[in-house]
Amino acid sequence: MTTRLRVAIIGTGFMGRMHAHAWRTAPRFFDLSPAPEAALLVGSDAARTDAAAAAFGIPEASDDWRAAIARDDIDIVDICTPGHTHAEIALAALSAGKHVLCEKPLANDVADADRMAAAAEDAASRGIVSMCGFSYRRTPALSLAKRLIDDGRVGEIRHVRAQYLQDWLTNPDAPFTWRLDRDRAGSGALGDIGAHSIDTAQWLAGSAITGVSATLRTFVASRPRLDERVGLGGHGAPGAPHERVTVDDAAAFTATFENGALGVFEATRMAAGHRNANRIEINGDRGSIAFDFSFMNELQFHDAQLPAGEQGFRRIDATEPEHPYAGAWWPAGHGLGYEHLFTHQSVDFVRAIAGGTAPQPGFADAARVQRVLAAVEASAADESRYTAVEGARS
Ligand code: SOE
Repeated sequence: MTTRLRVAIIGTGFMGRMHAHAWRTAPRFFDLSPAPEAALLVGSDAARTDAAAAAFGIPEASDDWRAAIARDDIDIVDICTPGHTHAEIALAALSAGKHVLCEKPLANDVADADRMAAAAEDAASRGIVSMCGFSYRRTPALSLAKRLIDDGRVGEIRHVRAQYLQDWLTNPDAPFTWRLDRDRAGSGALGDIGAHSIDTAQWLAGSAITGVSATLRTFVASRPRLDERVGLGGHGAPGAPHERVTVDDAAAFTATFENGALGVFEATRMAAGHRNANRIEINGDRGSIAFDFSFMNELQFHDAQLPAGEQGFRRIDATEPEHPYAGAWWPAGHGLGYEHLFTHQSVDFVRAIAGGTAPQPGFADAARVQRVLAAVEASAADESRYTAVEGARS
């Protein structure tokens, strides 16, 4: 029985760095056998990948993902690259008998997502584990919300209300990056952050979205080409050539669920003042839960079964040992951060490998999210879905 699970991380950007941190931290705070170790970092540029591997504390670097997947001393392939590369890498890794963790969204279209889900199902019959990185499921407060809902404390769900608000594109001079290129990203705010809302909503509600009515917006049609010298957080160089934005800046849609619930969703990178406000509220006939990642250690819970004079939302501090994952970290009240979700993700993935179980969300779950993304884009493209207000200028 192997004592280590050696991981090849493919991708050296934000998520590659975050996943490297998670693989290193997981065995230090959770009892994992076999324990994971980030053994190889793969990137498209050899020099930058060498530098990133040194910075991430990963002993080996390569610019050849196919060679990495072919190695006998690699057990897990962790895909942290833009969406247009996910299918080719995941299919090759599954075929090579590697366990696969793939960042969200699973793919850039339903056809690729379905191919990946079919390959994952086939690989599972050979004991190969796969999962999609919808990391917010691993927030203690949201895992507590799932427990409360599954225990019937919210009752029959009537409303799902989800907003994912960012503002890093508010400034029209914010530079063009791969996330604004449909060929690489697949979509904009919709797939990048709206996908999180869709997955969280379906997971918490225990019910799939059956239909949507949507509007997409691209507020800034072109942006200055990214000047490598200023980095993502900066602005394009003055007078830099512009690239056409080919994805949405914002998405708004209503949704119907299999269980009859009504959903209202919003995802935007233009919500000035909101850096990363991932919010969801669920109202049922026995109560409600409400979560805002800006206060990620808290869950708001309203118990409609209490005497009327005692009702109303109350704040649960989801840092007690009995809350999911929380007991592995600090004493109650000290709180966790964004990076802990990814450590929890690595823990659950490794425990699924050791236990021979299928971690959630699997590729089939992620393909269902991809179908909702496609339905939103189809609805938004169908002018007949839109009723103009008489007398108003459109
Ligand atoms: C977008 O900026 C982003 O990094 C998403 O890609 C992540 O999935 C989300 O967790 C934070 O914001």
